[in-house]
Amino acid sequence: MTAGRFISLEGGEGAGKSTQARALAAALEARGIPIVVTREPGGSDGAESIRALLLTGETNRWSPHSEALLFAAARADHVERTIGPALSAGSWVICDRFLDSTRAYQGAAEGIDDAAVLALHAFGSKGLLPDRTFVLDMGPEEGARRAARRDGGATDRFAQRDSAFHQAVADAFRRIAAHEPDRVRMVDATRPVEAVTAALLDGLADLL
Ligand code: Z5A
Repeated sequence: MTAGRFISLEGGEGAGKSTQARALAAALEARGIPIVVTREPGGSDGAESIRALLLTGETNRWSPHSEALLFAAARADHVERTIGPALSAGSWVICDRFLDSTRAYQGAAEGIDDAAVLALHAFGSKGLLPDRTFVLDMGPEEGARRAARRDGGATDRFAQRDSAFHQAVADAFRRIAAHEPDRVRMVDATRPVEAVTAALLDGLADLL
C-alpha cells in the first residue's frame, strides 16, 4: 500500500493544519510529486457521513467508547477508499489529522486506553501509520482565538470542551512525539505561515 508517502498533520484546533496541508501540497507539487490532500474525520463518502455524526449535536452526544468506535470506523473507510488507493497509485497523501488525534482526544483527554485505540486501528485500518507526522504546536488559547476569528464564534462538539480538555490534548501530542521521534516531529506553529511550511519541508528532507 505504500508506494507513495503518507504524511499527517496534527495539533489542536486552529493550529494551522488545513492551511499547512494546502501550502505543503503546493510546495511538493512544485517538485513534481503527485499529492492527495485529505482530512479526518472524513475523506471518503462514508467517513464524511460519520463526520457529521461526530461534530454536530450536544457535547455529550456520544460516550468516549462510542466516539472512539466511530472515529475508527470512519478511518477504516477513509484508509480503504481514499488513502490506500492513493498511496498504491504512487501519490503522496497529506492528511489533516489521523490516528494520533484519536490517541490525544479520545485517549488522553477522554480516558480511552491507548492500547485499545491502537487495537481498533489494527483491526479497522490494518495499523497503517504515516511515514511522517507533524504536530503543529501552539497554546490551545491562541489556537481557539484563531479558529474563532475564522468561524465568527461558531464551534463544534470538540471546540466546546473546557481548557483542561484542550491542554490534555496538547500534552498528549507532545508525549506521542517524545515516544516516537522517528515518525513524529513537533513544529512551532506560532510563526508566520511560510516559516511553518519551510519547517515542514525541512522535516521531510530524508523522505524526498
Ligand atoms: N477529532 C477527534 O476528537 N478525534 C479524532 O480522531 C479526529 C478528530 C480525527 C475536527 O474538527 C474535530 O474532531 C477536532 C478534533 C476531533 N476538534 N477540535 N478541537 P475540524 O476538522 O473541524 O477542525 P480542526 O481539526 O480542529 O482544525 P481547525 O479548527 O479547522 O483548524 P486548523 O486546520 O488547524 O487551522 P486553519 O484553518 O488552517 O487555521 C485557522 C485560522 O488561522 C485560519 O483563519 C488561518 O488563516 C489562520 N492561520 C493559519 N496559520 C496561521 C499562521 N501561521 N499565522 C497566523 N494565522 C494563521
